[in-house]
Amino acid sequence: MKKYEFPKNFLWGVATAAAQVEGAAYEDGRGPSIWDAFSHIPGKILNGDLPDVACDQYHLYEEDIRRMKEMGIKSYRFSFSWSRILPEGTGEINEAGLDYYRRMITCLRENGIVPNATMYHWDLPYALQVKGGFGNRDIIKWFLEYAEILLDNFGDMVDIWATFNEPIAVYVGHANGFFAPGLKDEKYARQCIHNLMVCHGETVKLFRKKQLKSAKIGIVVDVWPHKPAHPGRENDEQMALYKNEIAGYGMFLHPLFLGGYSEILMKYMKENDLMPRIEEGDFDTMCQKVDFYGLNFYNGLIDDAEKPEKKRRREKQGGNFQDTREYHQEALWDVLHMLKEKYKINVPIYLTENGYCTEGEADRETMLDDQVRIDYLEKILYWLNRSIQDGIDVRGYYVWSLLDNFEWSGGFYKRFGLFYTGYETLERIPKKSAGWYADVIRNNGIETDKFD
Ligand code: IFM
Repeated sequence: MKKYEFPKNFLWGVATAAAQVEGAAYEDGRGPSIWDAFSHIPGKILNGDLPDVACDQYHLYEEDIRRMKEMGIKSYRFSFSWSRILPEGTGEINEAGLDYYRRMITCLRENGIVPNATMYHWDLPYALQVKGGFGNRDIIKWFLEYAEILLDNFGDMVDIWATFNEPIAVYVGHANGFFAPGLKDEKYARQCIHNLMVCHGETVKLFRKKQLKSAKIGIVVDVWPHKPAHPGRENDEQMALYKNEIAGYGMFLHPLFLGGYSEILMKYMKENDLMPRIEEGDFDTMCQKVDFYGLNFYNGLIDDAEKPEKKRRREKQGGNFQDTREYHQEALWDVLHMLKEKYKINVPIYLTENGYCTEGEADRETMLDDQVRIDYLEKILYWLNRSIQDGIDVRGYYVWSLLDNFEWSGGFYKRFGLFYTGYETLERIPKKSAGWYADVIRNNGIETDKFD
């Protein structure tokens, strides 16, 4: 069998986010986030699921860390809940919140697991949304206050810091209402994204001032590359261009790595009266040099503009995942090369999220026997390995997710975990993929005859 080996010290990890796993939404002084508010609005979350308890990792983190250790996981990617630390978003600090993260990070370190922390993974304190949230330029001041608390308390305990995870979610939450806070105002959404990108840049500057010994800082942007179903057919080409450059990764990667918004995005915003308020120096701030780039990759998408809109919408129903049930893992290779060639990214890359979703109506035994997930992940690792052989500097890979969790608008119905979560009992049961991933880590790669 052919062996696809990864570089020495490759960081094999798993990822989660606070709002999706912690639960304890109303305990120990935590304030509500926009997702707490949004999920309580009837009809917003599939089956009316609520994140109040989720996987209860707030109480069960030691167990989860023990499981990671048993699997040989080298790094855990998690996020901080802003409103657990600052219940009102600014001002008074909730010491119990800080204490939780201190215990959790210490436990990771004691078990030899590298902490990889995201400052913001979609859960803005509700108190700040009331003041306009990301659309209010004061968000820069609010975010820096929060970031400074994180860096002063955990700066040296966390090796890898990301300012934001998938900023597109902030756009979605303001432009089309599928996500919290549930607004439908594209102009406001564009302003939110602009302000968010300035928050990112200012936080990188703050991070540099702190002169932390070995910690690194970057940002995580998901890339869902779109290709026309019929190359050369005008409306497919336009659709793919729109989804890549105007409502997709181009919104972020251009200002982060090339400076400013792309010409096509500027033209679109001007023509449609969607220009955000841009202040002098904003573009320089946004493209601060980062130490790494975090890529979240799940699939490549093929755009067929002639497919009825209704069908396209149905395929998308129920959350943040799959437009389609076709998998294009080879698109990962394209994306990694695009990052280098088009966006000139020359810092180390981590594949900070990748995973496979099964649907909740299957019985438990079927869910535990998740060969489909293994097949999907294996193919991803093959394309990742090929990209690394081509010289792309990828330092680590994180499976989304350690365990089934609250999949935003898709509720608990969508399951991404290597571990099955029983939401009634809070038990975690390893799926077949958990054993498979432990082997991958042990062998530092995969062995298979399926490819080439
Ligand atoms: O669950 C999400 C995560 O919060 C962000 N990236 C995609 C995952 C799967 O949809």
